[in-house]
Amino acid sequence: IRHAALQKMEEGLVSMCEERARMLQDQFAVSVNHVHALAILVATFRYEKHPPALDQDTFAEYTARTSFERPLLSGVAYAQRVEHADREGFERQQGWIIKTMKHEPSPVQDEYAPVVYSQETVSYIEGLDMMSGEEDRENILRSRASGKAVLTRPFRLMSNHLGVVLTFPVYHVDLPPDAKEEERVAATAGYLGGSFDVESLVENLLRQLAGNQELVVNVYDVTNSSDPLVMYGSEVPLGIPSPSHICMLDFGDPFRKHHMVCRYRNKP
Ligand code: WA2
Repeated sequence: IRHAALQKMEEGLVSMCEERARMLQDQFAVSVNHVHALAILVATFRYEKHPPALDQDTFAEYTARTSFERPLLSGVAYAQRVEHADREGFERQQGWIIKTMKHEPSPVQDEYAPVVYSQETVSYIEGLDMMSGEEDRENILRSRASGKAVLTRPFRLMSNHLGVVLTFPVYHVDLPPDAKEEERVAATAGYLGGSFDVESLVENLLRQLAGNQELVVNVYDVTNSSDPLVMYGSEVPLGIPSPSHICMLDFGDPFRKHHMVCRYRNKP
């Protein structure tokens, strides 16, 4: 009898964990797909129309009205690539000076990635050079070299919540799928990205599921298997070790590996 009860507990753990992993992965995937569509929107209306047929107001309105399509993103934005030689002209045209993510005037750099369009929910990154943050900078460089969606490791976003940033490159020309890295870098116009506010939005997602009270869920970035990084959940082990179940997660960036660990909350 005891054995049967234990087995039932374990089966419950496995099915609840798989349900959560599937939901998270699916909501992640739809959010990524919609950001991809936004990158195409910017390429089409900012770069294929002369003069550009997109401005901050239109971007803000469109992204606000379509935010339901991106359930795990707290906001999206477009950062334009500006090379140093073009900085003065860019700043004069915009009427503001490029600032770092610490809100200081940007020192001289080879190039910058100031945010020119933003969803109102992340309007605080307007005008900031996204290359001035280590995680954002790595994402920008990796996305434009590959032409694909990339994710940062988990870190504290400017919202002060733990999360990850997603970046898609935008190019001046339609590149063939087999374009070389140098061609991609040379053709880069900017970066369309969004912030996955994992800490608050995944909390919301899990709260709606049955069994939430009895389950402890953690998500890790296990890209470096000897140094797992917490992406969601508490880092401290909760009391006596209890049986756990691990589900692999695929967030669409083959460079990163993630998994979910579920266990029962220890009864008080
Ligand atoms: N967006 C919102 N909050 C953040 C953040 C970010 N990056 N980085 C840190 N906190 C415009 O990859 C281009 C968005 C970066 C895209």
